[in-house]
Amino acid sequence: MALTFTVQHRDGAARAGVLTLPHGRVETPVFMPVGTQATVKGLTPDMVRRAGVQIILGNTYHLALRPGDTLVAELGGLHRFMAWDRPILTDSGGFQVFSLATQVKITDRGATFRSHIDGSPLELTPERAVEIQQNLGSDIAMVLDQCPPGAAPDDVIRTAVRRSILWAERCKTHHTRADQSQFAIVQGGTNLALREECARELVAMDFPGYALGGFSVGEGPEAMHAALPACAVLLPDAKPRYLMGVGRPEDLLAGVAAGIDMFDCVMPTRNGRNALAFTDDGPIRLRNAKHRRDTAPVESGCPCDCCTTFSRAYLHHLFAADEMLGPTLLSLHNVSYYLRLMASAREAIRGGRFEAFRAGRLARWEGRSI
Ligand code: PRF
Ligand code: ZN
Repeated sequence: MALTFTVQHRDGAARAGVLTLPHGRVETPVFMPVGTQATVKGLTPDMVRRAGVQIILGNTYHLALRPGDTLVAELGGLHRFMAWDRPILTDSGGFQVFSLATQVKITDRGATFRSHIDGSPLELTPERAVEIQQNLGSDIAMVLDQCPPGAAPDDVIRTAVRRSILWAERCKTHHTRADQSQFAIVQGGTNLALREECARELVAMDFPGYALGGFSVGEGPEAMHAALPACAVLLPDAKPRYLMGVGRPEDLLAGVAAGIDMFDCVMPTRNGRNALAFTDDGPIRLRNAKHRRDTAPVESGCPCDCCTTFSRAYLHHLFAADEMLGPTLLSLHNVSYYLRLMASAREAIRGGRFEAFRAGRLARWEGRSI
């Protein structure tokens, strides 16, 4: 069995559970840091592990272009290549093609595009997306989907839904790796009727897990928060639910409240590289001159190496001097922060006090969001 999932506690629609995968056990709700290029940017696997990370996300599109999925397979698979022995989920590449490649043309057959690295012409079909992820050897693979922008008109979303259903079916047929589980992706934007139709078709195909794609793509956080509860319940209760590419701390808590189990986002690492630290009192910007003589840690009480060892003044200096340790330390803090937030959410669900926990966090972040 490549995957088991058990919901252990419920609190409203929120759930706390355990996901077991070939490379280990994952407590849900879980946040997965992004390791696009076979590295969580700026952090060694040991630092990632010590931040409490149980599962990371890798990217089909990037790794197929460079160093190439067959080379990764030849070198023993993605886990051995990047020296990460815990679970890995890989995204299927469609989303990255639309956001990074040039001259993208999409038909029912697949997507043709030019590489953002050297301009070479490439094709990503559902079958190729499956093959790449089988070569990488991730624990969880995602089907190829089409994710339209949040502001897209209904007919564009309708076409994307139809194509995503067609592609999910082809991905399922082509998938053969017994030690890898394939998740389907529901599209449909903020149109609930299209979400319902997409979910119904995909649920009938009986995938081991389901994702909500097409959120946090320009529709705005209020629209997403409003749509999440109705969309999460369209997914099977007994299977893991994954909200792709989301989000800010408050978005994660909205997702957990709606019954989502898994999240990924570049925010903790990307913002860390840009001198922004997440804290319980909202984000702080370490480049700000007010931190020049600030002897406090980035966040008092945070057990991460950044906060137990260094001052805000030191971080301010590292960013001012453009030293590479700055992005490393703030990425470490931010990943630790996201992981602690999810651990606290799990604890609150187990204690039947998730809504009070969420309200308390939102009150402290109020008006200071990014
Ligand atoms: N589809 C896939 N990957 C994704 C998304 C999606 O819709 C998103 C949208 N937030 C992020 N990553 N395959
Ligand atoms: Zn810290």
